[in-house]
Amino acid sequence: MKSRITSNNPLVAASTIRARFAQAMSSMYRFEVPLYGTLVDMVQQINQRELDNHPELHHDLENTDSIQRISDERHGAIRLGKAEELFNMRRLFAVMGMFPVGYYDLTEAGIPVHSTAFRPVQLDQLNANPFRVFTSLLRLDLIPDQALRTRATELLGQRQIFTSGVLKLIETFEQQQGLYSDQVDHFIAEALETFRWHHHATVDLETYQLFLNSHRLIADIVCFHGPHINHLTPRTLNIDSAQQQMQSVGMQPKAIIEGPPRRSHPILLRQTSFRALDEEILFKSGDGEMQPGSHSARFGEIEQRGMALTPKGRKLYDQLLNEVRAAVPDSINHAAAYRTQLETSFQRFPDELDQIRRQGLAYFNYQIDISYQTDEFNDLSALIDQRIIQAYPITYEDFLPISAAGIFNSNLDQREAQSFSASPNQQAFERDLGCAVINEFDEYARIQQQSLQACLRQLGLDQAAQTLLIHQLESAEL
Ligand code: OOG
Ligand code: NI
Repeated sequence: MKSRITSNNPLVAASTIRARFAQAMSSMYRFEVPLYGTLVDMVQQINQRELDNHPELHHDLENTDSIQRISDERHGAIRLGKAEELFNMRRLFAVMGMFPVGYYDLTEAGIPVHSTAFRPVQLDQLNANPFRVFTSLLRLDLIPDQALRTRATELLGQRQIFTSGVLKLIETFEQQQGLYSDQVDHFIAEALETFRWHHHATVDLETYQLFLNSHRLIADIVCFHGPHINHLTPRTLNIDSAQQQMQSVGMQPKAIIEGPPRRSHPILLRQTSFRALDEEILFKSGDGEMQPGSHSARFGEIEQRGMALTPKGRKLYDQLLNEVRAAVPDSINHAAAYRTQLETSFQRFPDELDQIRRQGLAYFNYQIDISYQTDEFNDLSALIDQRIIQAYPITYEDFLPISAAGIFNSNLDQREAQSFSASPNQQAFERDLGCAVINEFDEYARIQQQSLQACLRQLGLDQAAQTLLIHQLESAEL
């Protein structure tokens, strides 16, 4: 490797680039969408109050090294138009140590895209800065109108969403296996350009409306210079409080919070958003003048993250949520009934950590308290019961397709959501991306196993005893 690493000119850590980029994105968005700033300030206050009022929460977050990350924690979302954009977006995010995790098919919800989330994967990387970007790719193959499809393909073919500067720096990164400090400054400024809002459309109003009538999302993707970041979501420690406060300052949140109900031990992800803003846009016009109009794409969202579920836990979650959705299909107009049904159905999901762990429903980060003495080393449950090994739930770092569809649709202003037949096509997505997506469950399982191995090493167990206890964990005989 022809790296030039020296002690006084080291390559900058990916987590540093990521944190700086997330910060730059947040400043840009605060300036572009002042309501986002209001939301961030509100969440900050709520989080501080939550930590002050719940010392045990504070303690747990501290013990899993995750308290620092929360105030800076954001996810954003972008929508891309063509394969080459997705391919280069993967290379761009790799510079910041963000990799594609998960495949989300949104066609089932009437949205012609499929998606992944770019995010860091190792626990230390997540704790350093967990910035994630939900990234969707338009599926033109699902648009029935041949003429519109051709026009969309032409428009997308003409655009270049990356600056030449950023493309060069990505290449430099790939050759050097990193970037030096001056290159990082340059990279952040150039990369930010791709995510900026554009007040000028690339088409005339008539063309825009044709796409809009086909599907609002297609207009949002096809008629602009680039994939403007459409929201940046802070993480709250109490979403119910935030939802109430949003209402009281006139933000008009969604009627329901997406995801599971409120619980003593939060699972997965709960999200709410306020409606997209209507923003002035200048459209092209035949006589060289610009024609004023508007477009709405950018909205505000907040989320509360709970524990990551195992495939078994996720299956139970999906089953209960489907039951709720079947019982109250129109949650927008029957919010109270939906909430009641959600509470009722989810009573069947255990809400005690010990039960959740013993039933193998969630992933845990094991930490050892070596001030305790024991010689009972052959039973993981006993070690946990004696609190020699503590089990902290691992935070869910991903997204939920039904929630994402709810967020998309609440901002599309089209109640009569179009129906596309469900047609997941992970293979085509991965071909366009240029690699396979990472399986989220594998990542949580690895974090869990590594944490347990570290505990067992600290207890001084020999290999055979370690293997036995790890086997107990894997077979969920807890
Ligand atoms: C993405 C919507 C999904 C989430 O948090 O689930 C999302 C979009 O509207 O582009 O961000
Ligand atoms: Ni979101």
